[in-house]
Amino acid sequence: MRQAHLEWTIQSTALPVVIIGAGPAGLMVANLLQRADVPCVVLERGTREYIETRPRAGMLEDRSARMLERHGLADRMLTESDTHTACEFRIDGKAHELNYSELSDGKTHFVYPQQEVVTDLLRQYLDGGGDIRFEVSDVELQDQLEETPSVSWTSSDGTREQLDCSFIAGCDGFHGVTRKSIPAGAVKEFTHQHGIGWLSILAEAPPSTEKVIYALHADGFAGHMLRSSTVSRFYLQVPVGEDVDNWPDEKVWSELHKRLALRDSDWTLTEGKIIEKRVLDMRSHVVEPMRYGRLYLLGDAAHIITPMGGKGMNLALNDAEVFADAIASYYHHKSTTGLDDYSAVCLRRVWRAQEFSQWMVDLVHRNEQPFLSRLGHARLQHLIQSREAAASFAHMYVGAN
Ligand code: RFL
Repeated sequence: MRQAHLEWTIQSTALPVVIIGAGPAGLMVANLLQRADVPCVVLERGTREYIETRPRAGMLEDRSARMLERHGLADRMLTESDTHTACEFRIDGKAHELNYSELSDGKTHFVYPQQEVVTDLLRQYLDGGGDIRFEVSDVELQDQLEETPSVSWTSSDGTREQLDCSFIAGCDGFHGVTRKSIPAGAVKEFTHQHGIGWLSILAEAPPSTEKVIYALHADGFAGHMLRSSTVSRFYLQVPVGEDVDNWPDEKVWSELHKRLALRDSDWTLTEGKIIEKRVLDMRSHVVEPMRYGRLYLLGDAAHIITPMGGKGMNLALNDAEVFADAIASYYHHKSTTGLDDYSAVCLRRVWRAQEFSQWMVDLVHRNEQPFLSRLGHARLQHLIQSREAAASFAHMYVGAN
């Protein structure tokens, strides 16, 4: 594998960094490089409107919120987000609250939809004079193993363009081009199919709860997540490969009512207009190392994780900070240590998050194998009854460690 021990020399003529993708990872890197006076250009396939309105994640871990704050990127988030301190496990119609803030020295989640994070990061970058090209297509990478790789693309007016650079930040998500540009066998890829499908629903419905609900029901998991005062996200466990057409809106609501029901309570679920409905097959994927020569992979381009536990966007922001610090240290202190260690540092957190997410998947889903279902039940009872187990969950869940 021709990766290690590259000769690091600072090329004064080439642009330091081309960032491909303007999601949370790419825009966080762009802002941090701008603050460190390291020039960069961002290439984005979508329009500005597309990235500012694409609904995905909704919860920022405590650590991510502090990171945004540390870099002066959290003004709107701190005033407009809700903080969350507890979640609820609903088991066979009975509610069990877990106050994770109490168990993690007061750490909280910030409910702030991903499109708002992206909107804030983009505005800050543009206000600082940042260079971003929207609606690019046919992006190609060349010479990733050389001192001056290059990136070429077709711009929105049809012109073919190229930039020579010193580093490429691959922030173009799981289906992007950067990871695919790496020759077969040059990196290891670890994939896991969890054997579980989720019907993911976004509805214009005010939340029916003040805390996230994870409901275990004989017919499968149901989740009620919070997004804003007018929009909520719901999940229903469905078979892998389920056809979304099998789920007309009335069936979605009746299944949510059934699986989220509380015994001996007047709690009700508020319905609303369904604005997004799709099936996700739960899978995980990790690339090792998260680098190929001078191409560095960040966020979903390097690893995807199930939405269970809400880690994906947080990992992307963490990669961005580690990478930007490494680049700044390379240009300002001629140190290659951060770049050499980038992958190992990020992967420690990535694998820890994968383990946590898989553990939560096993915890709350109905398993076809009765033995495994019973194990999940035992695990949940332990979590509810043991303060030590709950504290360990709390630290990982809220992103305190
Ligand atoms: P993104 O957000 O996918 O951004 C990639 C950007 O790259 C652009 N792009 C290209 N640009 C140029 N050329 C190309 N060839 C390109 N190909 C793609 C895309 O247009 C896009 O703008 O990746 P990034 O920045 O790594 O961020 C990762 C997060 O988006 C992802 O991990 C989270 O959304 C995952 N996730 C959640 N994470 C959390 O931390 N908490 C949550 O509660 C949470 N809930 C979720 C989620 C993901 C979900 N889905 C849709 C998989 C809920 C769902 C339903």
